[in-house]
Amino acid sequence: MTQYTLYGPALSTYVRTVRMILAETNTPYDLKAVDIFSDRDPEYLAKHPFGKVPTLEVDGETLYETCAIVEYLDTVVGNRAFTPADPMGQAHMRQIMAIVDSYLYAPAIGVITIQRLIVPSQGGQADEAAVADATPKVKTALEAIEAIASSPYLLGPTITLADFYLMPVMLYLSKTPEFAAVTSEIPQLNAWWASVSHRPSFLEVIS
Ligand SMILES: N[C@@H](CCC(=O)N[C@@H](CS)C(=O)NCC(=O)O)C(=O)O
Repeated sequence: MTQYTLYGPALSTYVRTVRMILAETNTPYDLKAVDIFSDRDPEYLAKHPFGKVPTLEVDGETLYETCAIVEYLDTVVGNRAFTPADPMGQAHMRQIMAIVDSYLYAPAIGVITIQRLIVPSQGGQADEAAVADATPKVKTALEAIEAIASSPYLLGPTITLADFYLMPVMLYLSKTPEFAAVTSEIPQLNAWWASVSHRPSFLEVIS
């Protein structure tokens, strides 16, 4: 039986994306914690030279970058259930994943989540100027996804890797005061979020 070891903290959005596929497919795996708030140790850097999470080991073979990990898992344990069959659907799925990577993650998680949830939890004060700068960037990214998205899932009738990318980011945003502003013009994504946020695999990985 294939041995899967996933490295990363359970609170990471990208780790949650990978764990959702493992949960959806009832795939057993070990989760090994990585402290992303301290310097990475040389042992971890030997697996992931950029020091990010997640990293997945498959029978000892190392894979990093979430897009590569999820496409691999979708093939080997998901039987491609989480990728649309048609080429345009596949392209839209990758487009949404790329929007999350390139335009949403940094302002939504790197700024708003860190400033609103992490900094105060450590006794600090949010950098309001940074939050104010990040908020319209998040709004633009979510509206771009809204323009591509279908329903009830982002690519139509079945859940795909694109949904698994966006859900963990939406969860953190939903806990911040900026959520109302960034979601004010995305009715379809709001309906999607109201529904997918109760999905059992999601509840499992965020617990
Ligand atoms: N391109 C990477 C990005 C991964 C990423 O940014 N992970 C965050 C956690 S969600 C991280 O490692 N943060 C720690 C850091 O940047 O030092 C991927 O797709 O896996």
